[in-house]
Formats: sequence, structure tokens, C-alpha cells
Amino acid sequence: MKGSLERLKEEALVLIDKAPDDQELISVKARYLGKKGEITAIMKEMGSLSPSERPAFGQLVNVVKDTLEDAFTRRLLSIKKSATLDSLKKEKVDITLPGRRVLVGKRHPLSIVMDEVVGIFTRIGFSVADGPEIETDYYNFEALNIPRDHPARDMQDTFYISEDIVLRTHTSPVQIRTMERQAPPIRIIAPGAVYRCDSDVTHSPMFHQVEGLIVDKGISFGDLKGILKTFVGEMFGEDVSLRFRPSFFPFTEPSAEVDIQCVLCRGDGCRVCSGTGWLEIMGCGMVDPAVFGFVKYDPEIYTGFAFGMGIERIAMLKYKINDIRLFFENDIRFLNQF
Ligand code: 2NL
Repeated sequence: MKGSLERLKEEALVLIDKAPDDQELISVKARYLGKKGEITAIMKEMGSLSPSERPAFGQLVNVVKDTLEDAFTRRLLSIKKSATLDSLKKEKVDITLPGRRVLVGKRHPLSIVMDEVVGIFTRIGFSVADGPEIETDYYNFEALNIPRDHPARDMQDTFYISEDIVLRTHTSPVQIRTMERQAPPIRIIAPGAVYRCDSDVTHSPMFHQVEGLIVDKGISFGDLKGILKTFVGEMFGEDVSLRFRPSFFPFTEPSAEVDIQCVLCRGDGCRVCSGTGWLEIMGCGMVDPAVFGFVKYDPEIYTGFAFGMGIERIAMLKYKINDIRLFFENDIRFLNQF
């Protein structure tokens, strides 16, 4: 029995040293020291020894067990160490390589232009107002004096959520909501996204607007001209002239379209301005008394003016961009130019 114990020890020590990885090592350990292992089996045979032989044999078994445990622990450590060395070799970092370029984000051209427009008006003294992009028929059309049969109300032009709910087609509802809440004087701009069923090189189904509104006693068309002249001077340059062309909107009377001198040909006439030397940049007018009726302002006491411009159009003129879809494709080569 003593002889077979020695044999098992030698056998196990060889296998331990040969074990290539920790899994193999664990199975070798189970084979000798486990509950059903060979050393354990020998201990169970101790009963066949005479009582005088047992203590010495028992001691011997313990020494063998300790020796094997020790060998396992050392082999396990050396397997782990060489695994670490292997992975360090594989993960070697070449510190002489050039660094990777970090891509830095930029502001979107529409955000740049939107902030510039909002900045000009807030410096003049306007406050910024906002409101929901999903609106009721009342705030988007009815309170703006837009008649029931007006083409803008058509499903072809407006995104309907239900019979009574639409995606706002302009930011005017924000101004109506503000007038409902506040008594004059009012001096606000309403910037934000608006939606219309339209898509080509100059129209996007979602685009951005800034509308402005001033209501007080004694506000005149002259005040409107003064504010818009200041705006054009700041936005396009003091030397750029503007003109007002008679127009029509259901919510203003009188109404006008505002043109500036063509930013490309400076008024000589080119393809962009269709040879006229002028470019339309916004619509405006004196608030129609019917609109004041909806918000319970007395048109005998108060007058006001309003204007509205498309931010994409202003940005296209400022940066000489000929296709509105470029703003929404998020092509890095386009966005990096601003
Ligand atoms: C355009 C024209 C305009 C307004 C918007 C407005 C708002 C209220 C009352 C009266 Cl609450 N008017 N807004 C007035 C005239 C023109 O926008 O071409 N926008 C892109």
C-alpha cells in the first residue's frame, strides 16, 4: 500500500507539471485528491491495516496530500503567469504610431442662422416665446382669420393628425396663445419648426420659421419698416437695401412682401433673382383687426405689426446654397463648411 501511494504521488506530480492550462490542472486534481480520487480511495483501504501500522500510514498520506496540493498551487500560479505574459505580448502598444485624429463636432448651419436672427431681435428688445408643434385647427387657422375654404387648410398642404389637430404650418399660433394670456404691450418673436406637405429643392416638409409680433398703442407701418431695416442691416450688411411689395395674408392688413437686394449680383440681375436684382426674404403686415377680435384686444385702442421668415431660405441666401435638402442629409462634407 505504501508502494502504490508513492507511485500515485510520482504519477500525479508528472501530470501536474505537464498540465497545459488550468482546466486540465483541475481535472488532474480531481482524479487524485477529489472525493472519488485515487488518494481518497487508498485512505479508505486503511481499515485493512493493523492498528499499529495505521498512524504511520495516515501520516504518510497527509504528507503526500500536502505535497500534491503544493504542486497544484505552484503549477496554477505558473499557468496564470504565462497566460498574462502571452496576452501582454499580444496587446503590445506601438507608442511610435501617430495619434488618431479626433473628430470635433460643429454647429449646424440652421442653428447658426437661427441664433443670429434671434440674437438680432432680442438685442432690439423682443422676448422669445414658444408653444406646441402639434396644434388645434383653432390656433393654427381659425384665430388667424384663415377662411374655411382657404387652400392652406387643404390636406394637400397641411399634415392632419385628426380632423381638428394639425402639425403647425407656421409659428403664428404661439403669438395667438401669447396674446390670449397677456395684455399689450406685446413684443415677441416665435422661433421654431413648422410643417407643410411640400418637398422640392426649395421646400422641406419640416422647416424653421421666426415670426415677430409687436402690439401697443400707436404702432404704425413706419415702425415695422424701421425694425425690418435694422434687421436686414444686421443680417446682410448695412449697405443692402430693401423694398416692400404689396401682398396679401388673411391675418394682416395691409400686407407686404419684403425683398432685399440680390446677395449674388448686388442688384444687377442674375439667375438666382430671375434677373430682377431682388430676393424675397419674408412677409409682413399690420395685424388684421379680425385677429385682435379672437384674442379680445380692442382694435380701436391697439394696433400692431407682424412678420414671418423661413430660416432655411435666409440660410440658403447667406451661404449661397441651392438645395434645401442639403440641410437635412447630415453629410459631414457639407456640415464641415460652416
Ligand atoms: C411668411 C409670412 C407672416 C405673420 C406672418 C402674424 C401673426 C399673427 C398675426 C398676424 Cl398672430 N400676423 N404673422 C404676418 C405676416 C406674414 O409670414 O412668408 N412667412 C414665411
